[in-house]
Amino acid sequence: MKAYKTLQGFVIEYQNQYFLSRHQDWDLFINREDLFFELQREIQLLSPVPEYKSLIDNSLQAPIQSQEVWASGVTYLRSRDARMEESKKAGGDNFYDRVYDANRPELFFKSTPHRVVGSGQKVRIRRDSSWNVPEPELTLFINSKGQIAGYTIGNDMSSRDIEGENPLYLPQAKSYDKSTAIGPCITILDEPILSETLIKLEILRFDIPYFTDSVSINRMKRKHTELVEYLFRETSFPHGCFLMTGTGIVPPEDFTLEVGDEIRITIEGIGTLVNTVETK
Ligand code: DO4
Ligand code: MG
Repeated sequence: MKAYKTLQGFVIEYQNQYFLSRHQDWDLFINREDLFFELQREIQLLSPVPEYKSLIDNSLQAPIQSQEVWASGVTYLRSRDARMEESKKAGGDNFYDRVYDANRPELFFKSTPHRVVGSGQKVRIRRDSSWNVPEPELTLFINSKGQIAGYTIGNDMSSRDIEGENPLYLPQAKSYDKSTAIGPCITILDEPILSETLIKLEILRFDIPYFTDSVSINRMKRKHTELVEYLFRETSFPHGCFLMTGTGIVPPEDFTLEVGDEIRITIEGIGTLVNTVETK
């Protein structure tokens, strides 16, 4: 079951059929307990209309209203190694080694909703940075009770030069306008997402594939429930929240994003998040 936010309303996709929800408020729509069963009950009262698919094609929005976006870091070996390398010169490399093995995960605040873009919209790279990458991440939607209710695709855009200069610069490397993309939908399941699920990243330059890689989420060091437990320990989320689960794909050191690059992140069972890098 998938839920899309569009300018004309909320579209529910179930078994290749499209329904338009009667709900008007995205926060109330997604933050219901037992969301999968609530949506199943809801579509029994609605008629499927194939044309509702065109709302998704023509007026898709990021699947967010009042939720904060948080992120986890160094949850894959690849991410640990890349950060150790980029911060070596600045002497900050052992932070990443330590957090990879520690009980407490790295969790950081990523974005308020107004800095978030959806699929088909543009992401940005900072004007004061010269080394930028996308981070393709399975992203959890967690309801206000702390239950994982759905999954979406996230792009945790990152400025590697700023982050590598000093770990204390992390908020500047990670949180700026249009540094967060999520979408295209929230996939709502009645059981946890399959552990073999693949995340694929493709970067196109002048419409030609320039970089491609993929990783399975079973390479993650930590459990989703473990990340959620730490996030909700002393922090409440009245409308639920999104949590990016970390990247397992980091392009080689000599790669940096350029204006016009198209970033495509595909996760089985969810779809493809597509964003182009806009002018600095
Ligand atoms: O420690 C810095 C950020 C890590 C991160 O964003 C990731 O591993 O995905
Ligand atoms: Mg990340």
